[in-house]
Amino acid sequence: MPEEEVGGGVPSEHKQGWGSFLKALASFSGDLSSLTAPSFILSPVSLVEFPAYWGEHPAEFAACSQGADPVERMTNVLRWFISTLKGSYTARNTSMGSEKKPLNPILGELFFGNWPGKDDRGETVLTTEQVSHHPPITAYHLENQKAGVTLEGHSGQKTTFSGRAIQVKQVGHAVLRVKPQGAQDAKEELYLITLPTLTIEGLWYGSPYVELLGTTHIASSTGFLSTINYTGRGYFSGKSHSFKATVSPIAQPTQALYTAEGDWSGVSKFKGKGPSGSEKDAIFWDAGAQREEISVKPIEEQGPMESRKVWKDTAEGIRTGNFDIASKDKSRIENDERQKRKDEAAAGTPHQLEYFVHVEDDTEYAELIGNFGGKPANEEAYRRKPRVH
Ligand code: HC3
Repeated sequence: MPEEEVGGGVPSEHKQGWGSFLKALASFSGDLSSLTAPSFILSPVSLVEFPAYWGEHPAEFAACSQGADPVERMTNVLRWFISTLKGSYTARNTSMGSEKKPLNPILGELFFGNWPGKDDRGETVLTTEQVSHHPPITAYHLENQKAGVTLEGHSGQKTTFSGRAIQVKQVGHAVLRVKPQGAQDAKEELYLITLPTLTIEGLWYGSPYVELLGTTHIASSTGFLSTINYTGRGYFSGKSHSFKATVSPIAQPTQALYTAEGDWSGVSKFKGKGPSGSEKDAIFWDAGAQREEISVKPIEEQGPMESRKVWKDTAEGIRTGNFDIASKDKSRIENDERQKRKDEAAAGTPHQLEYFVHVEDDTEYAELIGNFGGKPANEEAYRRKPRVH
């Protein structure tokens, strides 16, 4: 990278700060949340809100339980999964700015929201909780009761810096539970979803953006496997945000029933013949479809541990460019947290999770990943506690 282009995308008053940040990055390893970033690259949104991206196409989420047979349902699950990628990995990178560093959630931070029921589809409800601070882990539960679809998972990140880009390996997985609609006595189906590796590119220029790499899977208890390969600009396909997904029987992973490919942030198509009933080269997913933003209670009505309440002043400081206020408020929150943990340790009363329970040995995960010879990343999980009304 020619020296004059370093920080070319950074406003001139921040160029020096950006240069120092890149130097700090060069010798950095570990958890990105512990790295101090220049104020202009701070996001006013906490990472505990990110699971909302799973729900931004509620009709596709609800459709996971529709379908005449397991292959059709796997196709719907794969389509919903692909539909979540544009929001998750490009939503913050707009003409208004690039990827920014989200707020690092405090232990027990909560985020609730919903997508109201519409037409026939039923309400979709999200619950997330920060279940660990060191390392940061967020647990989430997304449910459309009427459609009989629930997603449960946890998410953490391990980061390394390559000298040009940051690699973010996602720690955790998600399990989708589906009650097939239509058949009275249909058995619950499970779909294990593994998560892609990210690279954060564009650092030297000063406008970071995400690209996806590697391979992820969706493995179903009904015996089917989606294998999704991601490539980006400068990789094999040369086009950014590319993917190729095959669906095959788990027992014969090389015998693809069909392939879908294209741009996960744009249009993707079946390659040739799709699943039965679909036309040749038919559109698989068009990411131009409107994403629906989650509805969240006004801050005044939120509880003290709800994310937007916790970070209200910090977020306002960042949004209005008043970084002194933002950083004072952020330090106050972090100091209070340190004190809380000390007090809990002294009293012998460790923090209790409110909405989730920790599962040491997730046998469902072990079984689903074992079915296709996947490499278990970690067999821990978090489950939503039963609701007490
Ligand atoms: C890497 C990331 C934080 C993690 C975000 C995750 C993996 C969180 C779980 C969601 O389901 C999916 C997801 C989407 C985007 C991921 C973020 C993109 C950028 C952000 C870094 C911490 C930002 C670093 C910015 C920098 C280099 C200026 O500090």
